[in-house]
Amino acid sequence: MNTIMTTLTVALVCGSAIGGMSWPNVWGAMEHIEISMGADNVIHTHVMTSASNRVEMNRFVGETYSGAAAVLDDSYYSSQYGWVADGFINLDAGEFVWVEHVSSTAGLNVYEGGMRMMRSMHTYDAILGTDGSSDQWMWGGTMVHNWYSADTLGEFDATYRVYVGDASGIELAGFTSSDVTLNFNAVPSPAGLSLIGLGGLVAARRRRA
Ligand SMILES: [Cu+2]
Repeated sequence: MNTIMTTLTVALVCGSAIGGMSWPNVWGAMEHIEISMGADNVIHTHVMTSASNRVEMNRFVGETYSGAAAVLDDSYYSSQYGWVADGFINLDAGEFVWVEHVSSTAGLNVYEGGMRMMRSMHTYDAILGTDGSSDQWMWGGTMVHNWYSADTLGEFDATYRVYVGDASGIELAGFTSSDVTLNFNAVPSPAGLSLIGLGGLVAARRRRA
């Protein structure tokens, strides 16, 4: 019973083929980019990662993904970073939190996600300057894990400015924005790595124990 439960849990979290559809893998702890705003209308951003503590992007050779998620086929990718609110952000009607692409390493792409487990609902639209998209992206206030990807190994960074704007992204006076940098490292995956396979390993180990 324990073994079956373990296998099902891992497959649900990491499995790429469910109901004939195939979705990108989700692994690793969530790395939240916490956004807060004090009574002084100053935005603060906080993230635990750094240039020496990077989020890893992995490639799953041979996997292809359904629908719009195919933008991640054959790339190194990760959805570990997620935008979240740290406390209550007090905005009036017509005021929205925007993320603006300031700079990023050439070759780093970002596609719109959402809650990590809701990956079948994500748009996978190119955002934040990727593929000629707008440099501004509206954050709706809920947890959003966008998908980052690159076609080559190596380190990538992206710096964003978080500000308060109107519905079209025009910055509003009276607020102070905050910059935040995300750090990535596209690393070689262990040969034959498949997270479905890892689920099997976990089950096999439990069976032997
Ligand atoms: Cu999250």
